Amino acid sequence: MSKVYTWDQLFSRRQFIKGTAATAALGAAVGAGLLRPGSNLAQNSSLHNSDLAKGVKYVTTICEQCVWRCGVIAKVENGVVKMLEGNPNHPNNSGRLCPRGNAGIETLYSPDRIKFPLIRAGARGSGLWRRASWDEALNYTAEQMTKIKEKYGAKAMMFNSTDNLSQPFFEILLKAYGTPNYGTQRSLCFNAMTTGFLYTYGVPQPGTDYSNCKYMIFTGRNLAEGISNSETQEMIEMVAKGVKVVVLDPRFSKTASKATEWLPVRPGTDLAFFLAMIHVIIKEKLYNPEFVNKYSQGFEDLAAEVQEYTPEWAEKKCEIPAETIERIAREFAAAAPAAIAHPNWRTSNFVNSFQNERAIAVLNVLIGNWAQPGGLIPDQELNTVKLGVLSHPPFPAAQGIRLDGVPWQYPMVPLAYGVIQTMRDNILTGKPYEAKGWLISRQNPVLSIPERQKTINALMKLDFVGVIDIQASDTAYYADVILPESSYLERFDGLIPIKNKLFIRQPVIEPLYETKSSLMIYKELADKLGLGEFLPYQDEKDLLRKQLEAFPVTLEELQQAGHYEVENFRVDHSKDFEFQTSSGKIEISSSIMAQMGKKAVPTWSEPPRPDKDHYYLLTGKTAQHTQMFTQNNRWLLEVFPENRAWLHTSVAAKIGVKSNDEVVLESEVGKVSIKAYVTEGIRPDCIFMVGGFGHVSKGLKAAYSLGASDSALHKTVTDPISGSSALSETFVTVSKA
Ligand SMILES: Nc1nc2c(c(=O)[nH]1)N[C@H]1C(S)=C(S)[C@@H](COP(=O)(O)OP(=O)(O)OC[C@H]3O[C@@H](n4cnc5c(=O)[nH]c(N)nc54)[C@H](O)[C@@H]3O)O[C@H]1N2
Ligand SMILES: Nc1nc2c(c(=O)[nH]1)N[C@H]1C(S)=C(S)[C@@H](COP(=O)(O)OP(=O)(O)OC[C@H]3O[C@@H](n4cnc5c(=O)[nH]c(N)nc54)[C@H](O)[C@@H]3O)O[C@H]1N2
Ligand code: SF4
Ligand SMILES: [Mo]
Repeated sequence: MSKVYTWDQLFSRRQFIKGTAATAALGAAVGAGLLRPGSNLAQNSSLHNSDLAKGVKYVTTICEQCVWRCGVIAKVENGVVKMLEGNPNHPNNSGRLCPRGNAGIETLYSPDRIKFPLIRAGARGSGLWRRASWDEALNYTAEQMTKIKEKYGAKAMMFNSTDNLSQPFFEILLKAYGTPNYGTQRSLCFNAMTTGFLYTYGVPQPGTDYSNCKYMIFTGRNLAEGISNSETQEMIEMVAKGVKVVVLDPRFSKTASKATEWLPVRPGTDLAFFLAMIHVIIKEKLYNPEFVNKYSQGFEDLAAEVQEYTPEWAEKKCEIPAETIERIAREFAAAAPAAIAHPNWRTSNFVNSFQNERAIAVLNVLIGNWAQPGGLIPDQELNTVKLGVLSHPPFPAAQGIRLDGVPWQYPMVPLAYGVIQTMRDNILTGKPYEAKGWLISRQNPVLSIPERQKTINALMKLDFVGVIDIQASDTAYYADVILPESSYLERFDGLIPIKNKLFIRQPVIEPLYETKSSLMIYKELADKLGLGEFLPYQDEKDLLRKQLEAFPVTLEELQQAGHYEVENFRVDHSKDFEFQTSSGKIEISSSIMAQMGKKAVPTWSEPPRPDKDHYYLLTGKTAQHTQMFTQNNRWLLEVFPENRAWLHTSVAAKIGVKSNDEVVLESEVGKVSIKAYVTEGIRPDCIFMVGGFGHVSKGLKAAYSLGASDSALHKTVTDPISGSSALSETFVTVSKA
């Protein structure tokens, strides 16, 4: 039996850090003033790198500091990554990286990386581990998964992963294993938007033509901080050109600060604003009758429904003056078709967010901006080159209903989106059956699902928890086995087609530690489970060659150039006006809503309001961090050290606090202590926290205990239609600590 270590011992043992490479990059980092003086990397700076080979090279690859997949060129000197720069040939970022992209070097050289497989050696969550070989760790994982399958059936095993380039291969693994239980991040993120647009246009996520747009309305879409690199750049260009940008947000976000008009809407009532805009546009006949008649159905029902939604009615709900709503409706229609009510992204705020997204979708229909310059762009997936696929035996039929309630509890949620928070809840209830095992790759549900304690309880209840991560995430902390992935700068992933080009993520240096790509972790685990024929490749290069089969380019050529442009690829616009809905038309009146016995046109749904002395708790992103992931990145901590609770000046005065004083926030499900940030830039009835802080894993040595987690406060509230988690339906009290 090998020795048992605590996290502290594991991560301070210098022999496990191949220090030479880590240290050379460090010089650059410290020199650039990017490291905190107390950082572990800074303390290790006395190591030498004299045995490294000489020479500088530039390697083209893809960023994974968030989900946007920007092109990166890495400068590698003597085997050490010295600098990351944006690839000017990449459409997702046109040569620019965001702060998180630049800080990828610290993700690679972090002393808190998991450097070899670990098997739990004390009680779950005790932080006691032993080092394992890959063979032992994979055997152990496969044995546990096989035991569960034999005793309880494949359905007792859940597989979770957040969108990433190798996710298709994770999906093959779970389908081959035979479980119906697959959890993604989607119901915490964009379910309301994607279902809202799917049930209107038959397309879950249309694009937006920023460059020709003359009038843009964002609803809580905060492109300046919830960064989508290329779109953020396009938004800034739009602002610079003087295009009218209206932002609805209860908070003065960075995007609101760039906008022509900020509307501090009452949370949860954007729907009233949009229904009233629709009312004005129909009443004043400002819509496009040719487009509406030719391509859509349900206009008459809509006109009848919105009759009562006058701007005066809406003002009482959303607290935006009736004249402002009227004016914006007229301006918006006058700019048509080069006007967009943006689809938004993480619109998981209220149970009515789905209705809100439907109203937004329908507003776009009325002005006929579909496939027009400055309007919505039809499904871009259709116009993208297709990769070669693996051939494998048919999947076994998954036995049993899904634990997340799709479709038996949530008939309108597409299977691919799922409802992860319900899956978590049903682990605890044991209904409709007991879950026994959880394999989680690239996801941190302990912090990303509401009610942190419930998620921890769910992990504690299971027979087996396996986690694939690069660091000791809060979820990995509660695992039985941690399979460490190589960082994105050390590995291959599946290829990325974007329109007529193929891009590659490839190692810019050899893995520093005993880590593997998830492509190989899934493959080797499949082998151990006797499912190897479902992932039939020898190694990553073999797989990528199969993906490249149809193209006249070798893998080596692709690696050298970083991308490959498919010749004579024609964008096919012939299907732009073929709508994949039940009626074949754009559905102002949704057939599926009607079938479900629900009102088929967008309709008002009253959101809950906080009681006296309670506040809406709002959440969102900051430009310097990603989700529940980068808070341990010491470079990013330098520029954004912790989250604070935004309080309106009047609220702060009432409880007698100033910025950086400690306050206590309490909801029905939790209580946290956090520093205050006092500002005029938020409605007096709201408190805002950036998500992702308040880590519980002691393996995240820089981030542990910094700031507070709003997931510890969030109630679990789910929209029964879209499955979206209503993150802003939690109300809190605030007091001086
Ligand atoms: N830097 C950075 N960029 C990211 C990410 C990241 O973690 N960091 N994550 C990426 C991901 S996965 C996503 S989903 C996107 C998210 O991108 P967005 O959806 O643009 O960003 P969020 O910060 O989640 O948006 C929350 C905003 O909604 C506001 N809000 C809350 N309730 C309401 C309401 O009822 N009405 C209105 N109108 N506004 C409300 C909040 O005040 C906040 O400003 O960002 C992506 N880009
Ligand atoms: N309170 C609150 N909750 C939220 C949100 C919010 O704004 N506030 N946002 C919601 C949204 S929009 C989303 S999309 C979800 C996201 O929720 P999650 O997907 O759970 O969060 P991430 O931070 O993306 O989790 C990423 C995990 O992947 C790990 N990781 C990073 N790089 C790699 C890698 O290369 N390989 C592997 N194997 N692992 C890696 C990280 O260490 C981390 O543990 O959270 C949702 N929950
Ligand atoms: S937006 Fe930033 S973090 Fe995300 S992929 Fe691009 S550079 Fe990386
Ligand atoms: Mo997201």
